[in-house]
Amino acid sequence: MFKKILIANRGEIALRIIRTCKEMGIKTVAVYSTADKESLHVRFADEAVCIGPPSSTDSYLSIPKIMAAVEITNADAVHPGYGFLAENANFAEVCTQYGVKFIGPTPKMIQSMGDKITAKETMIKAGVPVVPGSDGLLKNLKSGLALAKKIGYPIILKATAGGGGKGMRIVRHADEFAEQWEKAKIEAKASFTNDGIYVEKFIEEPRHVEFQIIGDQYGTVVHMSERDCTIQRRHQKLLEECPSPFLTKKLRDEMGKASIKAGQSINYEGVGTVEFLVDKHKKFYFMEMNTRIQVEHPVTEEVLGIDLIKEQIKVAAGAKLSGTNFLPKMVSMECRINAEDPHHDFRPNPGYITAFHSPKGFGVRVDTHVYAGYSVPPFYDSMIAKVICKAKTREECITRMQRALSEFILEGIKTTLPFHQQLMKDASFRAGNFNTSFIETFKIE
Ligand code: MV4
Repeated sequence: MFKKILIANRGEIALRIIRTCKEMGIKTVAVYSTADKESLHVRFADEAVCIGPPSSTDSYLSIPKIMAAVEITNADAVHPGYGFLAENANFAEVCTQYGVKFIGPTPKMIQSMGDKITAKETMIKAGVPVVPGSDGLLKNLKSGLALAKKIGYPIILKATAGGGGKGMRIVRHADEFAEQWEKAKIEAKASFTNDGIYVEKFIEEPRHVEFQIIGDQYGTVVHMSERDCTIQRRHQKLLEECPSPFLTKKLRDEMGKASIKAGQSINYEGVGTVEFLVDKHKKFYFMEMNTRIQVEHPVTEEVLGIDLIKEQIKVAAGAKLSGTNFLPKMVSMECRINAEDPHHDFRPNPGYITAFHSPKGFGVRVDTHVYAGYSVPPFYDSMIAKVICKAKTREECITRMQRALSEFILEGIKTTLPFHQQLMKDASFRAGNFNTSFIETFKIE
């Protein structure tokens, strides 16, 4: 087992990783920017190293600075958390060259899933269902138009270097194709310095259902059931839950099997997430694979009673998996609390927290790094807390979430708490009747 893990991250996930390391008897190193010197991850780690100014580029995204911190603290492993360098194949490679274990998959696995066309081709070979579309990159406008006609409108243009909704364009009629094609190319080039575009049939009113998987270093891959992440706004998840209200036992079994095939096809090592679109006819399609621990991992932890970070560290250290899948025993839901004003287009609202009281009690968990007197810096992600509830039924879970949200005192800044309180009362949400467009028509009181 590792002796000392450096956590190349900040906020709630850095704290989350430190907690598990403590329970495993592993020493921890925090890294922090000058904007984060009052953060709890700095206080709770065994050692802390300042790695630069507030700007992420010069701190949490700086590979040389993080490697310098590894060197001076003699850490034998690096946990990247999510975001920042978590899916940077070059960082994983540099860690390996330094002789420290990158807690995650190999650089090759990260790269193969980072390029969306490569990922899709890999899934086709593995027999995982994908959305009908182009065979690799589109060569030019003319071949794109011809293919779109063949597939049938509406179609969607996606950037191969994209993901998470960046650089996507929906085209409903042939006469809009050329314009959207140009825009997609320009956007992709500016965002990813790669203007490779591919086309897919546009799936109307889908749900976003993802499967948690874990693979060991000996080729065993198992799934840990799903999370429904359909409630999103501009590709930012707002709420995640398990089980998905939309899945049947049969569908869970089929999607679980497909997720394992996806993982096995690249000999996947570590925790990962296989994202699917599920259409209104309950047909499912591979969308992308995330090669990291995700924000919403507590939902899976709560329904299974497993510490996913502990399992992740164990497989990284060479532990063997038993080979049996995990099925949900409970219902769990997570509300993301962001420092954003839901009444003004969810605009970021960082600043000083004057009062803070966290919900507690039976079936309630709150993962957060903030406290009364903490200042939310304006430089990073706006997520400041996750309220996670578990219960025996979905109805009971919603009731418990309402109770938990009502106990949450967070003053001084605007947050998404009012949004979640209203969501819990929404008839369509309560009925489990929604798709990815749900938020577009949701009016905040
Ligand atoms: C799609 C789609 C419909 N059809 N692909 C959005 C994020 C990226 N991972 C892929 N996304 C989508 N791809 C086809 N062929 C609709 C979306 C999409 C979406 C997916 C999941 C959750 C929310 C979404 C919101 C808008 C669009």
